[in-house]
Amino acid sequence: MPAFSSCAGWRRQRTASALLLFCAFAGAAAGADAGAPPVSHAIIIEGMKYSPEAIEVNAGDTIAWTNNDAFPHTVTAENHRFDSKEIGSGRSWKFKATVKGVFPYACSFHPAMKGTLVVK
Ligand SMILES: [Cu+2]
Repeated sequence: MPAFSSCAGWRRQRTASALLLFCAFAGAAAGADAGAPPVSHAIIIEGMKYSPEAIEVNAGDTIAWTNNDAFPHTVTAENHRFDSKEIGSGRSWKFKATVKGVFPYACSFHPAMKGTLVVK
């Protein structure tokens, strides 16, 4: 979304108030929440750990877990809001966070592996 990112740039500069107003309108029209464009976050699974273990994202963001271990893992929410199923060695799984809340998750194969996803 090039138009939107240029709006974000203008907003950072905090110069022309007319432009700010325009950008606020454009953001609302595009259904943007709080004006932050969606971003992607990366979590590495290595040594039986999620790294980082806890992550905070905005609703609409995407999180990608990549398994660097030689054996499979899962990313399974305690409340089953999401479940990657098996992520093989060297594979990734992406999840778009749309529901706000705190989501503790674990690996179904190794329940001692725990992480927390916070969606704001
Ligand atoms: Cu595991």
